Amino acid sequence: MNIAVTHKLAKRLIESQSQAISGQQLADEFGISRTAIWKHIKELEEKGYTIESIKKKGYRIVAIPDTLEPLGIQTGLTTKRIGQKIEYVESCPSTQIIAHQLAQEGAPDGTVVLTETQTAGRGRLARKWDSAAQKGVWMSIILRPDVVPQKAPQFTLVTAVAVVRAIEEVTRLQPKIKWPNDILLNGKKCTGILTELQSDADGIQALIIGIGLNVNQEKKDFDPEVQEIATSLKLESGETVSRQKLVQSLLYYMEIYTQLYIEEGFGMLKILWESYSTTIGQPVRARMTNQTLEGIAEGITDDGVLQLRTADGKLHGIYSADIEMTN
Ligand code: BT5
Repeated sequence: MNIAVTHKLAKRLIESQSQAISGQQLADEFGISRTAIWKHIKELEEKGYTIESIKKKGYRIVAIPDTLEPLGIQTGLTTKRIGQKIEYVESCPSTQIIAHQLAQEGAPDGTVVLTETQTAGRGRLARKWDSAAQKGVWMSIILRPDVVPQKAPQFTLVTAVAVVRAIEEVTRLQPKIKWPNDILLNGKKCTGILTELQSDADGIQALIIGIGLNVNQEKKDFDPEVQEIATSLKLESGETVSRQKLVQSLLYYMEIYTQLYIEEGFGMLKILWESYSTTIGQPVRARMTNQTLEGIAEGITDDGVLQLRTADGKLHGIYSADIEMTN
């Protein structure tokens, strides 16, 4: 069975929406027999699609499964670059590992890696990222921006804004950003971002932006270690959320915001970022690998560096840290 034809057939049926299309018409369009069309329909049903077969009228798609397979994501995707190529695997150690490998092999800008579950999902400093099967969006995006390596860390902030916009668009939730890479709902973490870099003497070869977004987990679906600090969109909204819609929206905002950042710099995005931030203006404790500082988070610079004023009046530029609110 030619899976590309199955995908094209699904796309054709989804696009015709509620209008049924006859087996004969599909056979003519695809240049194959009606029996072959019927086999592809069965294949789609096995993949979880609900397809109505109406006598004398033909086939109509009633429901599509909420998987992260390219077919479901790309049908209805409005981007031009990001997500035109999607690498999907049902399970893997980490989408970051796959993306790094693809980038080294020359994968184009905008390539996306998606999986249903990770067995060794990772956070910053080799921390573990809990990735429950079929319940979240575990994704890495390969970008090849023509910018100097110093501009790489802001991609985490730009991604955070894109994640917030996508969650706002698909649900009625209002997430907040905790500098630098956490998205929070009611003070609990629903998304983590991990930006990694492949660079050489000529500059950035590829940015690998990893996004872990908790979508439909119940509390019991989280590892015991994170149950008290983590949350999902479903836990906060009380509703099951379409992962497909979320990914489509996220890729859309990633495309426009990363483009804006590359072309215009961080200025406009910084204003958006600050409007979503829980950190700015607050007393915080910043734990870094070599020291811990307490003070007021006064803002971020155009380079994405956190400005922390300690009690002695000194202003410290912080590039990376774990932040705790101290009020
Ligand atoms: C992050 O690190 O928040 C970045 C997470 C990036 C995950 C994505 S998933 C797709 C791609 N493939 C990967 O392998 N990774 C990326 P950090 O700021 O270091 O936070 C890690 C900490 O968050 C852990 O030590 C836990 O305390 C907590 N944590 C782990 N899993 C969580 C989850 N599912 N939800 C909320 N918090 C979690």
